[in-house]
Amino acid sequence: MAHRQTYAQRAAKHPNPAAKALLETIERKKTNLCVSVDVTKSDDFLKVIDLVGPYVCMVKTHVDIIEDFAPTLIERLQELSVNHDFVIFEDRKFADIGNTVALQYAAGVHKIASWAHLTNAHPVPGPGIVSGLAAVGRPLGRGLLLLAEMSTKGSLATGAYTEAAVRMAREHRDFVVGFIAQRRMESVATESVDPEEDFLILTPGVGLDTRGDGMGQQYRTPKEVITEAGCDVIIVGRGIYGKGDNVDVQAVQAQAERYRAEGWAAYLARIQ
Ligand code: 6AU
Repeated sequence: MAHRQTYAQRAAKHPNPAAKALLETIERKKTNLCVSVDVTKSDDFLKVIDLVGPYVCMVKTHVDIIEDFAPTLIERLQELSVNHDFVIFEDRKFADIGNTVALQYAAGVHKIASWAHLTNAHPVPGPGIVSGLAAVGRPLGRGLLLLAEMSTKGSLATGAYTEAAVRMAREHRDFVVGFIAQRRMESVATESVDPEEDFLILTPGVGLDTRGDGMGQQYRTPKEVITEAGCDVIIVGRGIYGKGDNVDVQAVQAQAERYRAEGWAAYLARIQ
């Protein structure tokens, strides 16, 4: 199974350029930490990314929450991505018919496909959502993550829905590179498993100091997520920068290094 191998072994074999780049970055920087930069002002956004850059394999954005968005922000983000060596994941959670998501992905104010190496989608509309996004993203070497499970209390993405998400991904392995999920997916929908398949599991709902946020979010530790559940990347937001305003430089760097170290130790424990 993929998660018994090292990130480097998986990178060497992965057919999708975005997934390969992510696995290589994880190995090179010895970090499986993705920071989710959920702040609303461009200055705070760039400041947090510059501070956490050395500690992350990937930065996750919600570009639609930036209130003073301008196209130059994307240029700055791309510069930081090159200088600090991280992959960019726009957490857009597409959820519409194929034609609409293709337009939302390529066009509009944000032109996500032109800069985000990875994005994600809810499988709820059926396989047409993957075809629509693939028509735009595949020629650009992008990758897609399907939301097979969610971290929140009362999530409806369970059971047969999660199984259907895995089947949908298996039908589109050139573009769907993994899942947002809380555990490995190999044993979900076990018919026709190709031993060569390597879906990345990116896992939000990670925190070391609290178990929830009072709005449905549920947190587990890096050890629970990486060692015990076999996931590949921890996604951490508020655990690292709090509310994201009045950014405390040393506190943000210290938290980023703390989560990086915990995530990496949990991975080393898993592959032993
Ligand atoms: O660490 P937090 O709780 O501050 O932030 C978690 C981030 C947020 C959510 O939009 C996102 O992870 N998220 C997702 C993603 C990544 O798709 C899915 C999910 O099930 N739960 C979740 O929190 O930006």
